[in-house]
Amino acid sequence: MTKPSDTKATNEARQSKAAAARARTDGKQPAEDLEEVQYGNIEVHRGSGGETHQLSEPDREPLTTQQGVPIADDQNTLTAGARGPQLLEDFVMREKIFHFDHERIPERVVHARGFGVRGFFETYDSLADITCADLLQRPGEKTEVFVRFSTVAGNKGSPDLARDVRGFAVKFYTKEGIWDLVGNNIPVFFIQDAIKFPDLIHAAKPEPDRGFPQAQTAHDNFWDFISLMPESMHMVMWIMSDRAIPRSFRFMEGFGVHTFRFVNAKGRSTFVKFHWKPKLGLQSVVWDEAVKLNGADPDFHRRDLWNAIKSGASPEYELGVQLFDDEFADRFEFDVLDATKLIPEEQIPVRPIGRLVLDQTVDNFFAETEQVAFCTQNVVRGIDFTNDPLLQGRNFSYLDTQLKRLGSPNFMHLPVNAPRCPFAHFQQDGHMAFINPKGRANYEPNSWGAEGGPREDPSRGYQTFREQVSGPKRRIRPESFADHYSQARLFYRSQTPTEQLHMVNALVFELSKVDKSAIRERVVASLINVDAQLATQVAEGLGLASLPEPLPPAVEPRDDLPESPALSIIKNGPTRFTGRRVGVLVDDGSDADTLAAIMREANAEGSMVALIAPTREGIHDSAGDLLEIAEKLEGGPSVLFDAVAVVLSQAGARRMCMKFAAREFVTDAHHHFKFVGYDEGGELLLDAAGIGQPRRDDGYVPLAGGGAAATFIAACRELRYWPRQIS
Ligand code: HDE
Repeated sequence: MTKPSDTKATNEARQSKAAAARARTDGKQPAEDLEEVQYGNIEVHRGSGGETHQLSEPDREPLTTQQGVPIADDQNTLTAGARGPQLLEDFVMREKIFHFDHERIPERVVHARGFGVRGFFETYDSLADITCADLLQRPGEKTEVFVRFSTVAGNKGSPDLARDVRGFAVKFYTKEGIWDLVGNNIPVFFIQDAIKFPDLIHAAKPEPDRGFPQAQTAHDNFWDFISLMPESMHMVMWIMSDRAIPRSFRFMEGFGVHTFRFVNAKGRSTFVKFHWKPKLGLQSVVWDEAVKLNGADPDFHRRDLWNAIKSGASPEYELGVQLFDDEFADRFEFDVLDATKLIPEEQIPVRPIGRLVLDQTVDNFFAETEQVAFCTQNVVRGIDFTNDPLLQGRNFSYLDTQLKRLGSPNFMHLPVNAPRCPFAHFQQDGHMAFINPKGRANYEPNSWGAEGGPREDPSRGYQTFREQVSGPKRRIRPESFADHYSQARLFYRSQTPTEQLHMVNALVFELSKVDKSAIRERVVASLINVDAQLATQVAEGLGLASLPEPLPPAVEPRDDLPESPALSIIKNGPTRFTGRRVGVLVDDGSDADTLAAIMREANAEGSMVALIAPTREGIHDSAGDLLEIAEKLEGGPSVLFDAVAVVLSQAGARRMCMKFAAREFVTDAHHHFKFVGYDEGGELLLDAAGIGQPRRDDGYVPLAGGGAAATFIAACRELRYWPRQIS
């Protein structure tokens, strides 16, 4: 304990403090101004009127001011007398408060909530025939990367499981400069022209008069805008799908969205679309789970990535490319410059060209995750833009936004933004310039010879693809961008019935939060163009008296596009339980053999087991061993886990049956279609929670007899027991 326990000593201490305080207000300095008492390894520093505890570590470097002056007292401001006024001369206090006052920089206007990690990209094969991008020339070449995952609409403190697009931004520090591939986890976008971006984001963000709702699109302004912008309908299908509530960053895809160009050494261009494929497969949570996760652990996604990397389970993704030429672009049903369209993988397969391994957490969140500055304009030789009007607008916005956020054109001097290859130029000065050229020449051409600084190099320098362009200047949307519904329909029809149901539910939920019935109706009128059955189900869910007339589409939606299985999560789910977590509800007396078997099988599968119990200090299993607990029951609801098991002694089960949190643990797991393993004690809890034998479907695996744990873990390889949802 850190406080003197007997009253006499305490009183004496008080009296001596009072005497000291009196002495100081009298202007006399007491002999022992700072008393130090040792309690174990905790030093108690007692000054006038207060005490602080410090862990005693004598060899630690001294705390200093920013000027390097060692600080003697970081607890008390300099005052004239113990109870007298503070002194302006206290540079220690003033410097500390001054710096604190300026700690914040503006959060990103979109993608404010993010999580950054480091890693590397490894090239599979040389792509020299297609691109001269240096990082793609040599098989096995490793390039350092920084990746920032994010949500879009919410502010920095918003919860991770908001229904939203996820950013997937990758900074490649190549030997020929920085390449930023600033993508999302959805391959299309809401709008076709950058000029609509501020409107889109204003409509999605909190409404300006009231400042809410935060991090959600379930409000009038968003759906009002959407109902008037038919081009957004394809992306709306994606955000109403489970893609917008991923299980974690480790289980989601990434996309460059726009069509880019690869350019080879001979100046030949190939169109390219970029894809990131998670090696663990695709997985999302269900909506009710997302809502509860936001309360149970608002940092669920960042914690998941942090824990995975810290435990050595580095997430991996493959970078894939869809390559095509002008001839394909001309015959493709849609315009490849239109960011509201994708090219089905069944039409142009995704060719893997390398792997991304995320194996390091950052040292400092602010320095790296907050200050990292992605710019779509950051391309390297061999990678070029197309005339996608969204991409061209982004090329202005990202650089511009960095100046606002980081406050100086020298933001690339920050370590996270600095190239890893040599760089040399004549750009100079500005706020916080700390990488400064030496020598006399700060212009070119110059005649200073070897001291004259860097020179252009046409052979190694960036060459823009020599595209022919012509045409009158106009403000016009091309005719080829006019089909807004065909791919929305393609997406919806490529989903499994389970996923379609989730989309209907999501639309009903979102629209039920819209107050104005005209907006709700207009969205349904637009949905009819996507799929009449979808629109009918949404209308029914909302209680619309009748189906409205469809909104007149600019182009009649196509009915002949073949389904694309690549668009479904369930069809592309994991084949193993690897990288996922099973939560096991236990109490004193839980069967040691059953628990050991679950742990053995889970470990063999590369998955994790977390024990949840009524106390945090640990429980004793049937063999008397003390087991380490990951979560206390009330803080460890089943939404935190991909599958659950209940292993309880009879006495333990009786205790658990009395607890609401324990009953909710299993009922939530049931309603989230999770696989549930249970032993005899577990069965008692299931019964008490209302999940008796008739309700226990094939997603329930009894943990009795040899091989039962293996059967349970094997069952968990499926994402969820989906038949429970339909039944
Ligand atoms: Fe962004 N976007 N965006 N965006 N975006 C930003 O840049 C913008 C778009 C994306 O982790 C901002 O540095 C415009 C598409 C990601 O730091 C800003 C348009 C895609 C990130 C900006 C788009 C994205 C951003 C805010 C329409 C997917 C987070 C802070 C023309 C391909 C990067 C910043 C990070 C961030 C503008 C559309 C992805 C304001 C004008 C399409 C992943 O510059």
